[in-house]
Amino acid sequence: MLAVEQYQRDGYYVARGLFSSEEMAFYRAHFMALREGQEHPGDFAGVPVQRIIGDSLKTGDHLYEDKPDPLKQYPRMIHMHRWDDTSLRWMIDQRINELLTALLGVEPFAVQTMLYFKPPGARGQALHQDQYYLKVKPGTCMAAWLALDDCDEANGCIQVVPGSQNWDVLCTVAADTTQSFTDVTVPLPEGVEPVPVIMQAGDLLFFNGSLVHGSFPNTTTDHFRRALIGHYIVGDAQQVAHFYHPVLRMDGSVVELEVSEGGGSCGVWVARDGQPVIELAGVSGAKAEDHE
Ligand SMILES: O=C(O)CCC(=O)C(=O)O
Repeated sequence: MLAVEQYQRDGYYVARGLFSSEEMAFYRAHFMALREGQEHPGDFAGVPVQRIIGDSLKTGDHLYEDKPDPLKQYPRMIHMHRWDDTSLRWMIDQRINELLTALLGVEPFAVQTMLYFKPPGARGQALHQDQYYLKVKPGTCMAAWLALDDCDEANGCIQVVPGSQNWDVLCTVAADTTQSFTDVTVPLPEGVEPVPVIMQAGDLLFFNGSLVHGSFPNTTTDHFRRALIGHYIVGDAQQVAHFYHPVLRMDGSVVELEVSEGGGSCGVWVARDGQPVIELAGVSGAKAEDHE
């Protein structure tokens, strides 16, 4: 089956072995060196853990009873392409551009890079939709998620909800911060379950801004689950949230787009003829800095 057909049917597509093992070794060493002992703008180690103990809600690092939160040592990096040339060149790599253009039907603009280290013991990320944060208008965004390590449920691979690529953006509810380093999630109707996406280092996963996705905690004691992520928007979009400016063409030049202001609309699940459907209900107050 063609990549485009798979992507349209499932809402995601994995380009297997798109990057070589030599490239993966290079990126792992490069980003570990950037992380070691340095701070960068936008580093994010996650929201504090909250746990119900007895009859009250407790918050704080002391809830990691026996060890510090591993994300404190390996916070997620963001927007590295603004200060790291390797990240910029990866974001606009020709292989990624060709696949994005085929899947979207138009050459994209590039707006964001992120590096998740997810060391052993780190929390995962609750289910969410990227368009909740990017607020692309018209159209949507697209993630390109490169596995720098082999990943499965044990070390915290991505999980996705096939079919959700066609859903409206859902209003969020509180997430379980003992499992997720972000604090909001989206509700799923009964019977709808996410599926894990098992990947090998060098595989690149694509999914659009509506696809519900998240990741498992890393329950191993000795395996990192590093991922290099690019976020893109359709090349005929006119607006994207402020956090993603400057917007770049795939040759690295800046393109002027408008800022999509304020909250986007979001929906809730209601039953219609016995089937769950999304009804637009509210306005999301999401800022990209909240997650993403
Ligand atoms: O890599 C992860 O653990 C989660 C990434 C993610 O959900 C995202 O980039 O939106």
